[in-house]
Amino acid sequence: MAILQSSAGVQVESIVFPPSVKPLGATNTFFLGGAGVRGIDIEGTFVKFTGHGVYLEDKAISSLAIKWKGKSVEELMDSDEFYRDIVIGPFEKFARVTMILPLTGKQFSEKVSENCVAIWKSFGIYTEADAKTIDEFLEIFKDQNFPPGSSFLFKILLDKSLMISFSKDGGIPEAAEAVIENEKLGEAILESMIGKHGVSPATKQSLASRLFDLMNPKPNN
Ligand code: HCC
Repeated sequence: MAILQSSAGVQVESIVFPPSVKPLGATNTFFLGGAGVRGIDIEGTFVKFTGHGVYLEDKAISSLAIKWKGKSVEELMDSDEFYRDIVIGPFEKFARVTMILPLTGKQFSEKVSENCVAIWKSFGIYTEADAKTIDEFLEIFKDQNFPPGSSFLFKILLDKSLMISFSKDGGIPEAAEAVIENEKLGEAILESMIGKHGVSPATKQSLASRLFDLMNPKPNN
């Protein structure tokens, strides 16, 4: 689809999110749905820790368009349901989290786990099996260090399993670090980034504006 190929990438601080990527194990490229910074307010200063990019399979556009074509960027941005549809839609998703500041695997994975558990509890679906999955998740990141420019890559497959890989730069590594079969973790991680209480409002805004353009192409574009 020409419109997807012609769309630009996004730069977040010094991190470049290219307009498309081919995740590990994928036969087709995924397009950049949106990207933005994730910061934390520390004593009144917004400290930028990571850049998040969310990539989607091309068929996400026609799937999301059924409900969301014709809605304004503001309507999309204000709709929890729109982001929920991105998280649970019947297409594969790929998220890249790139360090702006150095983080340890422990710091990162504990923060993400905390958010995922809170999401499951808010949905009333947190189980003992999920607690085991979280232990498995924490184990994968343990003893790892992530300097600026390095990335965590999360691919959420159609069967909802989660493929995790690490990259020293922004590129796609040769092999996955781990595959987690729990069908809830991938969606929870994505939900924690761009869902109702998502940690990256900038990524949500970028998704709304880019997906708007893709769902409502201008005639001469
Ligand atoms: C998520 C996904 C990504 C992040 C998150 C939750 C993230 C974390 C950054 O928080 C971070 C910053 C400072 C810390 C620990 C983690 O990008 O001390 O669901």
